[in-house]
Amino acid sequence: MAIREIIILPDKQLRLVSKPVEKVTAEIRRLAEDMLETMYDAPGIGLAAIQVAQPLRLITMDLAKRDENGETAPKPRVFINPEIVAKSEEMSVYEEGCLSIPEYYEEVERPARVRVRFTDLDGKVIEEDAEGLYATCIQHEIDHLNGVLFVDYLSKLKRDRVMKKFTKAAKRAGE
Ligand code: GNR
Ligand code: NI
Repeated sequence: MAIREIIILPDKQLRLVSKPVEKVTAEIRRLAEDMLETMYDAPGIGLAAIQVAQPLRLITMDLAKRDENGETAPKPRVFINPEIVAKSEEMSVYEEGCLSIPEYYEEVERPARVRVRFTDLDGKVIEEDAEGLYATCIQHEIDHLNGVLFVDYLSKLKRDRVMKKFTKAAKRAGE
C-alpha cells in the first residue's frame, strides 16, 4: 500500500465528473487500498478517488468510533459506482470539513437519510439505508464524484472567501 497525495483547492481536477468503474481489476483494488491508507493517514472519515487525482467513481470510508481507550477498531469500506436511489424529505445539519479544503469547517444541510446503491470489491451490488454521519459522508463523497464540493452549499460570500484564500495560498506557495 502507499499514501498518495491529496489534491486541494483550487486544483481544477476537483471539478471533474468522475467516470464509472467498469470492472474491479487488480489496479482498482490497489487504488482502493491506497485510498484507505491515505484516508487513515490524513486522517479523514471518507475519501473520493478524485481527491488522489483519479477521476473514477470510487469512494473509501471508515466511520468507526473511538472507544473509551481512544482505540479504534477499523471498519474500512469501499463503494464502487455509488448512487443515491432515495432521500428523505427531512433534512439534518452537520459541520463538514474536506481534506481538499484543509482546516475549513462549516455547517451544511442535507437529507437526513438516503438509500445508497453501490458495488463492493467482490462485484456484488448492495443497497443500504444511511442516516446520521453515514448519510452526510456518503452524500459528501458522491458530490466529489460529480465535481461538487461542500462549499457549493454555502452563501456566495462564504464560498468566494474560501476560494480566494486557497487561490492566494497556492500563488504564494508557487512563488
Ligand atoms: O474527513 C472528513 N470528515 C467529514 C466530516 C463531515 C462531513 C464530511 C466529511 S468527509 C471528510 C473527508 C473528505 O474530504 N472526504 O471527501
Ligand atoms: Ni471531501
